[in-house]
Amino acid sequence: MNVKNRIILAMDLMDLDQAISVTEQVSDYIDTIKIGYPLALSQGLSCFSKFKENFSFNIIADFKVADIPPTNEKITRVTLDAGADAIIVHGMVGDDSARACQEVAENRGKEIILLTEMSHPGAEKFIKPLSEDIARMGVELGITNYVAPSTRLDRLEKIRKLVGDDSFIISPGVGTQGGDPKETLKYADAIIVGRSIYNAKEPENAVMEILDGIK
Ligand code: O7M
Repeated sequence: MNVKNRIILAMDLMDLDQAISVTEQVSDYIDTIKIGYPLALSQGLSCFSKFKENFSFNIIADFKVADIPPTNEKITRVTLDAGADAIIVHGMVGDDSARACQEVAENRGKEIILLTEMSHPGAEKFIKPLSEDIARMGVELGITNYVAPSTRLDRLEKIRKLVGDDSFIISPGVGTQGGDPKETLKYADAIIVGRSIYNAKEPENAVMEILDGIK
């Protein structure tokens, strides 16, 4: 996936008009948007096509899919057929569940992104001890896109080593959660940024500040 300026906008505003308005303000600098439950559950999956009508953006559906294979297959199918280009899938539920999503995506020429370790403090307890195995599983499955945290750079670096330089890592936790854009991009291919942009008084300036910082 090509991500302009290595910044993915996490659009977690819940009002569609507001979400489109903020996206418009940063659309000179950003061409990849992550839409998750806050917006999709508020507005329905048609929000993907609404974004596609307004912007020629890549859309990543952040549904952190984590179910049995047949259910994962259905979730992935309906999400990608609604217009998402890629879908985020939890690795912790195992290889059969991830593979179910992978097959649906491959049949459509689309992508899955495997979530290894999360960025919040609570992730230390259960996901962190598993994340290296999740990354190894992803490599065995031939998955080339991963999510890993910017709030624990040592972990991000470790996951980079496991998935290899040819894999594509996107990293959340930058800004409001404390992660540093420049440091994160030493190991990740793109940063995921939400509140620091969409809650800023001037979202365009917020993006430009990040761009200055990562030069
Ligand atoms: O910049 P923020 O903190 O406002 O938003 C971060 C976004 O990244 C938000 O949409 C989170 O749901 C998401 N995210 C994390 O913050 N931490 C994770 O470990 C994983 C994700 C994510 O995008 O998962 C795919």
